[in-house]
Amino acid sequence: MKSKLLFIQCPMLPMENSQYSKNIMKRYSKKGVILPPMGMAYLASIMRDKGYPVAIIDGYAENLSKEELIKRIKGENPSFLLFSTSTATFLTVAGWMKILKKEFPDITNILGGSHNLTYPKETLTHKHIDIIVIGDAWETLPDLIKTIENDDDLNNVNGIGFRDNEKIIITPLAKEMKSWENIPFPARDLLPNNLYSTIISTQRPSTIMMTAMGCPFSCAYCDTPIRAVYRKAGNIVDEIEECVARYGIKEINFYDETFTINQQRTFEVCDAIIKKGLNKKMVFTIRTRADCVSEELIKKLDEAGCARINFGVESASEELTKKLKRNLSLDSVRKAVSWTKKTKMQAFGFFMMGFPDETIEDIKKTVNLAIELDFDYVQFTKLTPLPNTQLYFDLRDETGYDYWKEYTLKKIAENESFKVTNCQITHEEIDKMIKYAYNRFYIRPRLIFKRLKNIKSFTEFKELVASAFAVADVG
Ligand code: B12
Ligand code: SF4
Repeated sequence: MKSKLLFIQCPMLPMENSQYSKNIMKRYSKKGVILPPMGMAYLASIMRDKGYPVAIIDGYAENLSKEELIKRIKGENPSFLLFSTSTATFLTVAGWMKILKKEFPDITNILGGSHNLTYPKETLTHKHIDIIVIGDAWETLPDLIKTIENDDDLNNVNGIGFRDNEKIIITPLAKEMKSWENIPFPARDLLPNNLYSTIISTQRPSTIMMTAMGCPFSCAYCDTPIRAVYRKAGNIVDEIEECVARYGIKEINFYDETFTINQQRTFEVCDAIIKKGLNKKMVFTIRTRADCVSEELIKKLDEAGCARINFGVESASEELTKKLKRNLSLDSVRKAVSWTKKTKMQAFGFFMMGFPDETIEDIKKTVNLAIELDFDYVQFTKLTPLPNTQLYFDLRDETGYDYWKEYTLKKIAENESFKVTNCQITHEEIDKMIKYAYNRFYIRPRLIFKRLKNIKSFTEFKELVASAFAVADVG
């Protein structure tokens, strides 16, 4: 009998002493977004295909208390507990792993996710974390579980970190995924699909789909690797069909950073959706760059049932974005948004504040641009130098302070904010400007009147008001 693998999406309560972790969790726990843990659903599917019994507990979506989570784990009787983390969620996930290690000391736990690529040694100083998987796990996880089951040498498994007595061992990285060909659809049958949606979803329940890995651009503040692994149109549409027919899903959010990067593929996906009549059964949303669409493509997306396009605009100053290698012209933004506004689709704009050398005047111009472009929704966030980005490497070299390393080691003081870029505006001023931006954008008679015109019920009205203020979390 093969070992039972239990994947756990932790309930996201702010629980550790880092300002960063707390801020993220405070926003996250407002639950503007409850969407499925895709990395885990993919890995569960892969392991099940290899004959392992698998289960997923989504403690976040199900809002489980500590006691409930423990009870559920006992009920599953697993051999392994598997967790996933980004840097943003690391201290919270590590906090849960500590609680669960105390409760289940004999069950080996495994931590995967984007965070492990950055500070694997520091991550393993948390003694309650047994093994980490570093980078892609498509081949590493099956290899790791088989090695443990056979009591073989962990040193022979690529892409992991573990403790050998007191010594921390990090093995060489496994091969990067080069093709999506043999990857099964995520195991949505193990997820509470009916619980997933976002506050601005136009249809419910929702899900996420990924159709590519990596991005060919190289913006200095972004950690998306420069690689391009794309799924074929037919395979994407088969998964949409499964979502609709098997799980009753009505909204699919494509979370690829630049869904339309291959315009030919986008036309193919849209044509297949229309041909199969899927546009009558679900809506979808995409994220892309304004310079990766044409007017013809926008019309096609509308015809195929796209409900919203999310555009990363970031700033009204081309000069500021150019410094961070964003290289996106405002002209292309104006065109793409106006084409979208001519259709039934909504347009969502992402903006950031806190660019190096940015001034309050620059920020005001950005807010004016968001209003002028007439977006349906906007999100303003503080530019955060994430680990593994050029922006962070430069800041670390300049200041000699490796914030994320200290964060991983849990050495950040209670009220120490994460470093912003070397812009002259303080954290507090940026926070104030973010509030100012939301107020200016959402509390406008024109916008309120336009929205009210389309309201059909009081419930819809309440949802609209809530969504306008919770949209800050939809990132
Ligand atoms: C979809 C998505 C979401 C979804 C689903 C999240 C989820 N847990 O699956 C939602 C909308 C809920 C979400 C939320 C958030 N996200 Co998000 N998200 C993504 C996105 C676009 C795709 C992730 C994905 O599904 N990829 C496909 C799967 C197959 O790949 P993967 O997740 O990388 O998993 C592989 C490996 O990492 C590893 N792995 C992953 N988990 C596990 C677990 C185990 C046990 C093992 C062994 C291996 C393993 O194996 C997988 C296969 O190789 C990424 C960007 C990107 N392109 O990767 C951002 C990204 C991961 N998110 C990010 C952030 C910041 C967040 C939030 C904190 C946002 C917020 N302010 O609230 C929250 C945190 C929520 C949480 N609980 O983790 C950042 C993380 C940056 C960082 N360094 O911290 C990213 C990188 C985007 C970015 N560049 O800013 N996100
Ligand atoms: S910000 Fe968007 S366009 Fe720029 S590198 Fe990241 S994913 Fe690509």
